[in-house]
Amino acid sequence: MYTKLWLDYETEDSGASVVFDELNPEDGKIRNALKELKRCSFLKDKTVRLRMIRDESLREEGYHIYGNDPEYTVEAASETGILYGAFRLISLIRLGFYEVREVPANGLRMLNHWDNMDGSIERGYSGNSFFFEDNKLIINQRTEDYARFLSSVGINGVVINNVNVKGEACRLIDERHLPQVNQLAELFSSYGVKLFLSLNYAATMEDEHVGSADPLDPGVRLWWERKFDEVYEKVPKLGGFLVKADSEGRPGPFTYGRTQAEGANMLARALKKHGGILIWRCFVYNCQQDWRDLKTDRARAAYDYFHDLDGCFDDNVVLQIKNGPMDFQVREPVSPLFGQMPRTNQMIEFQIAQEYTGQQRHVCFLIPWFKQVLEFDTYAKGKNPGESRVKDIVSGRTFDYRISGICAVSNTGNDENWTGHDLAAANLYGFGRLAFDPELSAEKISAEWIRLTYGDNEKVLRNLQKILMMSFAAYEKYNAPLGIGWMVTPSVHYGPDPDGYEYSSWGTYHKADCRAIGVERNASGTGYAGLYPEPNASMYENPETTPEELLLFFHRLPYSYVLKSGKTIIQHIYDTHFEGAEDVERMAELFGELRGLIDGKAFDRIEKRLAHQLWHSKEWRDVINSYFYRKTLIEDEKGRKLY
Ligand code: GCW
Repeated sequence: MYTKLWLDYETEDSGASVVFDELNPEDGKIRNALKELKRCSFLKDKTVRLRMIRDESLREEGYHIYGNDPEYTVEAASETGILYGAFRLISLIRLGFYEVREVPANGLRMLNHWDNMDGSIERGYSGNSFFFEDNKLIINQRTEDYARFLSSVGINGVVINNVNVKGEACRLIDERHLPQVNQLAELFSSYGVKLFLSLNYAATMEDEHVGSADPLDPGVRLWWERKFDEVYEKVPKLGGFLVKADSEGRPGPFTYGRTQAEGANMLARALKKHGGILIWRCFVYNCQQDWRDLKTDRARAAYDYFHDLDGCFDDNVVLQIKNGPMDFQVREPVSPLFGQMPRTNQMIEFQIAQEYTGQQRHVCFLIPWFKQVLEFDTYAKGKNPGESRVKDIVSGRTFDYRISGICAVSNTGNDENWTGHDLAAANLYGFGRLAFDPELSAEKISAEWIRLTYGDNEKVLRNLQKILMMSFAAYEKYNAPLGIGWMVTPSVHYGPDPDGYEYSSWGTYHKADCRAIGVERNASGTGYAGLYPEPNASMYENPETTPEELLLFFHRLPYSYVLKSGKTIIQHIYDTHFEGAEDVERMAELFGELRGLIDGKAFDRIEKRLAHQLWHSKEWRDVINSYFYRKTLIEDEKGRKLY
């Protein structure tokens, strides 16, 4: 058995009466909407009318919900809208009903799974895959419940296999797996979710008659055309493919001296007639860097490889760009590609798998952070407010993109509670809600999740919300300071190791010595700051105007540099690290007050993880503080213990 997350309302038949108006009760999505409404004991004796209407403003996925107890109406212009509306009605009734008319802001709202076909999950922190085991697909009740979760928060796409396509996953598009892929695509589709697969760019290499992956080779093109014909014949509802090319050992067009656009377009053209889209990742950089090389800056890589290709990608390609220029650190600036490719579809990639943010053993509610990213103004269209914030760009509004949106690397696995840490489910729920409506506040999202998951107890709401809302800042405080990133243990990415990546080939250096720390990324350094449109370029150019949480990302500064708080950098490091661990202590106390108020098993699981987090935050605190103390021999003004 496993937890039912926020959809925990299972009854056989609640007795609610559901009336259909202008729609076909045999359609899969309508059947699922009905099933969902019938499951809710709290809809007993209520009437729900589902009505298909012609209203272009609701588009493909919007809905209008109104009514007065005991009668409610869900109107939409498509079956998907009806299904989303039914889910929304259910949560609205549980949260306190009010009329809503909602249309998702983003076209693509996706999750990427890094699941391997042997059942393991790359960067998975909640057990094994529930999609694959022993090189086979799994389809069972859990799969369906997962589809329900996604649909209930408005997620409309899912990539089920790892972007690092290896082993049997290379054969996922072969005859032997396609019938099951199709079964899965049909199941997801009946919940309004499109199935996508990650693709091995060099699949053609394995065919001895082709023996190449050169995108301009006619043999390669023909091979993909035939392959996609076969795939779409067997899996007509497949949304398309995601590709990681020329990155971290993955093959790509660079091998043949071709551009990223030539590589992407070759696949996109073969997909076109099937209506498929090609999602091409911009996570391309040299991971064999020499740490002695002071010129190369990994932060520049995606921009340098992609920016000049604006306008070169076909219209069924969308570039998937990580939120920051590096790799899902607790703090990074926004990728400079956003806003600077007006003629190329873009979407943003977040990570709710907490690879660098506590691996679902630490509570780290990421929604406040994602909101900051989405609100960032790129000024791509000049200074008019509200035209080119990241959320405007990825919703397609700024440049009228044909395809655009938001995705996140998923945090789920086959653990009883799905997400390892019970509270990490707030990131899954929150990501979906935010992708649907970026205007929602993190407070509102967290309150919804808490009430849908744990009920209406005021204290539970108050304490859990405090914990969630303080968790990101706490984590940032005891992690690497001031945006510098990467003080984690190499490869596992868990726990402190300040010099772990310092002399490695990954391009992730903080360069701390006894006098200064940070990487100079302004014009006198790598020039990275100048990649942003004004006024952001000037803001980042100068340490005085750089937002302090990113100070060491952009500048190399002495430990005696004074921050706006009046504290030196070194004192700031000491203080924030002590504070971070104290915050976790507070979180554990707040949680302790909930004993008896939430389900005992869940309580025990969370309590255990918080105890670990408390110990581990102190480990972070002491390792980071001692590291800097030993480098600088500067005492803590407050005389606390350093080692
Ligand atoms: O953050 C890094 C991870 C890799 C991952 C890569 C990527 C799937 O450490 O495990 O590979 O990013 O995003 O492709």
